[in-house]
Amino acid sequence: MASKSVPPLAEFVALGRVFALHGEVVAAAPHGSGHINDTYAVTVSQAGAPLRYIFQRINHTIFQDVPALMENILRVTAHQQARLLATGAEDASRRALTVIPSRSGEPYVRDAQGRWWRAYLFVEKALTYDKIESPAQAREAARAFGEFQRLLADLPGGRLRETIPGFHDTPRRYAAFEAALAADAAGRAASVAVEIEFARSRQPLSRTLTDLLAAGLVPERVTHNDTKLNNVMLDDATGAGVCVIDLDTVMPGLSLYDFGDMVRTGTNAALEDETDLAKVVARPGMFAALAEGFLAGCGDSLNDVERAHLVVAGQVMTYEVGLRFLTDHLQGDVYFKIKRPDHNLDRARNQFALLRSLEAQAAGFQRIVDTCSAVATA
Ligand code: ADP
Ligand code: GN1
Ligand code: MG
Repeated sequence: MASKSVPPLAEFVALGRVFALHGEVVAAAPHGSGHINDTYAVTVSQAGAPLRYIFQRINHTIFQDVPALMENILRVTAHQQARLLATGAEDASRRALTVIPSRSGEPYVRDAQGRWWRAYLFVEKALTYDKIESPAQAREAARAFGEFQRLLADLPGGRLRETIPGFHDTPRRYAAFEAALAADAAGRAASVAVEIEFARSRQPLSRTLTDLLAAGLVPERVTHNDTKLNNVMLDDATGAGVCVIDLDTVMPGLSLYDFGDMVRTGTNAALEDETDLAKVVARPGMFAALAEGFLAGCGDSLNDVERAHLVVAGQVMTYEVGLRFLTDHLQGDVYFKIKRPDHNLDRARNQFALLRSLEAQAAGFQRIVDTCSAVATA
């Protein structure tokens, strides 16, 4: 879906009075490059000194039960904080998101038009990267996601709510693609025959991870499920993975979903929407750094079957997201934000090119995993 216009400052000032902020809102500007929510950096003044927050208008079409979603996020962030404080971690307030409640104590605010907003403390002196530039960044980002998963292994309070049911059910994503193709709501099917044929040729891949789960070979864990590398903030000074963000999809899932999506976003030598497909190649050095970082972050929590499927997980997640972009193109761009015509088609082509590159290098990537595992167990 195309981006909406930016609300006037007066709207942020009014919202700022409903959230329990520590000052008056003086500025607000669109922030980041997420595909789902509308995100703003909001500055307040406290006796003239600036303090920043993130305001997000939650995509209520996609996340239909916002109170349940925010309940998940409160449970996850409270547990992260408790664990960080218990281990005496430095800088704990930057290492997990802090939800700013409303003055009446709710973790969200509804505006006059019924839209849902939340506020977080701004994590300062750290950035997210749409394209990872160095193996050190890849290692740190993957370590942070691995640690996130390890920290949540003993989350109390029972199973988290599924904020998007079947989010990584890849066979279901494939069925949705076929349904969109049959409906051809935007009249675009005839122009994407090459992409349709590619998507169909890889259908067997869709079952790989869900079959492992169904067979009881890999455990369900609390996972992030959207481990795109711009969902982790890296410290400006040290480069360390400081804070995992975008917690909307934290729910029961597989470790392999999380590792796979890091491979999808961290190995690509090009941006996700690069149209020069010659530039879209999976970088082995980045893959090695991701594997090292993730295995270090998870500690010894992964089982042998999980370790044996790290390489294919990258292929499955790249295929899944490629299918989702193609499906959205066929449906007329109803899900992901787009900034130009055919943006979702460009993204789908890009992901399918990356999948080809991952497949071509699978044997080499497996040797990298074997080396990492040998080092870890030595
Ligand atoms: P989306 O679901 O749309 O991807 P995100 O939650 O990932 O939304 O936020 C979009 C971007 O906003 C992030 O990539 C990051 O750059 C920035 N961001 C989000 N939360 C914070 C925060 N608490 N502090 C600083 N920057 C943030
Ligand atoms: C979306 O929210 P963002 O931009 O981090 C999407 C992911 C996709 C990704 C593709 C809730 O992530 O699943 O992998 O775009 N998030 C949701 O770039 O659908
Ligand atoms: Mg995001």
